[in-house]
Amino acid sequence: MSETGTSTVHARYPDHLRQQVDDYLEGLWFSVPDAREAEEARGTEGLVEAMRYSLLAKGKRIRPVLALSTAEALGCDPADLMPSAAAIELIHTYSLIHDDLPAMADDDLRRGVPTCHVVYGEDVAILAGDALFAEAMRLVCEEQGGGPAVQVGILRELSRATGVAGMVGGQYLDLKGAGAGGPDALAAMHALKTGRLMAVSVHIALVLAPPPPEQEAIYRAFAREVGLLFQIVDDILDVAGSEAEMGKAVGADERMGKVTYTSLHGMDRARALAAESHGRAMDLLHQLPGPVDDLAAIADTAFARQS
Ligand code: GRG
Repeated sequence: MSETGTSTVHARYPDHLRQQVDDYLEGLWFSVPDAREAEEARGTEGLVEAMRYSLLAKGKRIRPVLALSTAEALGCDPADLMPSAAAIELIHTYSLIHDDLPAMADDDLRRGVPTCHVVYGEDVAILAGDALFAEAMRLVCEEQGGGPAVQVGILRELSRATGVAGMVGGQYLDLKGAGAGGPDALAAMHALKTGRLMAVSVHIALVLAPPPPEQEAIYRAFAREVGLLFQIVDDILDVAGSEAEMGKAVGADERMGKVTYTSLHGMDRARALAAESHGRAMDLLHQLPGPVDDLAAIADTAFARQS
């Protein structure tokens, strides 16, 4: 256990779930060079290689692990949600590939390796992101169990979370400098850009195994809080983190003149806000009956992470 700010960090990240996610991702047809399925798309080997390159680079897999941990807390076998949890990681990877492009953040390093467009070119990187999004939809339609109501429910959640009222809309607001409108505008932008994809990781488990309404409200509040916490810490790490641990360039926000939690509030206040958010996330979990240790570990990791 360790003390960080005013909040206490207890739990260990559920590495067994992360391993299951990695194993599942490595088994996807485009993760396996020369897979038979690729014959349908003869001549696209370069595109498939770019998809594989970015997806299998070492990410924390925090979104799929959050989805599986929520399923576990709701009494499901986490494996029952794996295709949709993996779909979120594919969508996340697409967003990173596109965010790194010269037209957006223009980053050369991601997950400790050169970015997709640096290795494969901007044209291929755009298509690799697009194809990962399409593969994510296919995974839910073809591999997710629970029947059509669950599949459509999850697709609905994913499309809402990633569209204009979600990640893409948030990215647009960020590019247009909406964060400069003050603390509320900054929080609203992040709630869309980063928060919605974190939160939907919880929401898809609620589709698979709906709890009673009063518990569902707590899960939803927890999902929002973890998204906020993750973003505040991301802003802190962009100033105080190390490139070696983060696997990407640090200081990018300042270079691009972005308004962040640290530029708006100062480092000490940003750390205090993160500690408050972590405390609220833990309070919410304490109100839930399920086995929430892995969810607590994710909140702890989102708070205390160095990468
Ligand atoms: C291009 C449509 C589009 C959206 C981009 C995700 C995103 C929206 C931008 C990335 C910019 C950024 C650094 C946001 C902060 C939060 C974030 C998504 C960090 C990276 O996620 P991690 O830390 O990365 O989970 P790994 O590599 O571990 O998966």
